[in-house]
Amino acid sequence: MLATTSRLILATLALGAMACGESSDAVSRKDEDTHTGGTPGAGGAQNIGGAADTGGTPVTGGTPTTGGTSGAGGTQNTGGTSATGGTPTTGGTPTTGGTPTTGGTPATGGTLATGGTSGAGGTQDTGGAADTGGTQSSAGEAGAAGTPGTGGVAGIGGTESTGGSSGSGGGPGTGGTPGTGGAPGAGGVEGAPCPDGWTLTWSDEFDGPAGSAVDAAKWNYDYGPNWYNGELQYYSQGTDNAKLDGNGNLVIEARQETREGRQYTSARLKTEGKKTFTYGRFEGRMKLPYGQGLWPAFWLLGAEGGGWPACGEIDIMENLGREPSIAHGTMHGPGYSGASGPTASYTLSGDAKFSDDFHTFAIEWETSEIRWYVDGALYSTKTPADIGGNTWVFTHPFFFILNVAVGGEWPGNPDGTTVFPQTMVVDYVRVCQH
Ligand SMILES: [Ca+2]
Repeated sequence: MLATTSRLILATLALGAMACGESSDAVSRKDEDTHTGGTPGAGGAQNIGGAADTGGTPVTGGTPTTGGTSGAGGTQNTGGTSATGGTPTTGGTPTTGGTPTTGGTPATGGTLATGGTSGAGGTQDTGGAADTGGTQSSAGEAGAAGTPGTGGVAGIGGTESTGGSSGSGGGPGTGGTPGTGGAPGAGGVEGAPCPDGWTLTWSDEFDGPAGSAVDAAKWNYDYGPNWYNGELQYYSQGTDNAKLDGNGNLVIEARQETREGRQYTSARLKTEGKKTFTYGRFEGRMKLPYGQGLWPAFWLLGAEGGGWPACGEIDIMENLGREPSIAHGTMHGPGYSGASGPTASYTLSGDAKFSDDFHTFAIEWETSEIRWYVDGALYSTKTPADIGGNTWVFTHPFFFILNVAVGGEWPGNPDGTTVFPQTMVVDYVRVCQH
């Protein structure tokens, strides 16, 4: 709990400098810009292929030539029948039998019909009907399938044509190639900034040109070379160590550089003097710095109620850079500050690190309960039952603080493993209230 003690010291000292005292309400701004992922849009409907063009009309096979005098061509020409020989006359010379008529000339099968163009697969053209009586009619060839319609479903190949009576059937038409799928749906709409039952009453989305300072209507700076807890940084004002990145984020940068006798520089922003809050849901989305000696924090300090710890402190998130997977949530008040401050921690699974991606840190502060969340997961709930008869001081206005400390009793100082500069990248800070 040395760490906790250090935190206590931090809070105490900070309070001394900031005078956990009065506060002023400033702007309450509803900012519609959000960053919660939306519901995915529906995919586009599939385009329907064009209607199939009807294949060409099959050509009718040629009319069979007429057979000989005794036989009719055409449908199943019957060969000429032999004339029946005359009945022999008695004693007479037999008459000669009739000459068989010749069958009709084979008719030619239908010519190839062309499949429909640009439609779904054309229907099969029927091969020419067999000419009856012909020796063999050629079967019509299968109609070519239509070319695929744009975005359409695959054309259906034509059915096999029936050949003439003696002809071979046409081969099946080739199916159309599959149409191209519809275009992807547009992205979903953005999620609401507050859960059901809560209304956004204040936020900073940190939108603005790259390099610009935070909104002076919302933030003040704690600055100077002499800080507490054995910390090593000089906290600057303006854009030296805190500025917008032009992509909707505030970047607080801790650097290894000498300034006014300190070995590092960083920044500490607060809403004190601009805006305070009593009860509500407080959420920040951010990516943390990492490494030995780094100590980022997102917290609330009482603006009323006397000196620390009577004024109260709620640490929404504290992290030690050497423990990049662990976030701490703690509260402090009279009789339960420092090592006695009720606390809990949340550890990312799979060795994930808070420095590798954005995560949300939130509390929901009700009249007699405070709940801590990481990425929407509740991991700690504290009530007056957790402070053993001490006074629950979370009933008056508090203000926000965002800072990156370097060194100090709790985190220890940077060493040869620490990489500088280090950044705390904050996407937004939002307050939702009932
Ligand atoms: Ca943002």
